[in-house]
Amino acid sequence: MKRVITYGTFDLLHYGHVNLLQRAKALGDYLIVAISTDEFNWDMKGKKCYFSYDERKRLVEAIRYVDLVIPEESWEQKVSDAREYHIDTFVIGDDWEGKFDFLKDEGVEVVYLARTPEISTTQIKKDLNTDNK
Ligand code: C2G
Repeated sequence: MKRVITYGTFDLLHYGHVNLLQRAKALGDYLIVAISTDEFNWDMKGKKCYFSYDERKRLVEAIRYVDLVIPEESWEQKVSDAREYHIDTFVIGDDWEGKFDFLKDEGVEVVYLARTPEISTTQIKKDLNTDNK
């Protein structure tokens, strides 16, 4: 069984996220998604989520391509996660191109997939804010 992992915030879940998860699952048989906790988002990414971790977890778990959701609490956990979950492939959008190549030293295949260009959580918030003016 080929095990794939990816990481992200997945706030205001949209089809760009789903496109990524669908392609990630296609690279293996079992997909783990590490969702950034509220604390990690705020402390390390300066992101304030609309949905809480539990709400984002609930939404991502409902996606047919996802087999397991775990919390992302630090930048460093990717190495221990790869070992603990016997990960074969790490996948993330190409906005992170090159940032996680160190996982290759763990024998993990590292794949950067093209983002879905026209959609983002930031854009959704901007559009909604404009519409409500
Ligand atoms: N994504 C995408 N297309 C978009 C938006 C997002 O392919 N239009 C991908 C991102 O590249 C990422 C995943 O969907 O692989 C989740 O995106 P975010 O929630 O924005 O995650 P991010 O803030 O990039 O967190 O340790 C890694 C970080 O947790 C990644």
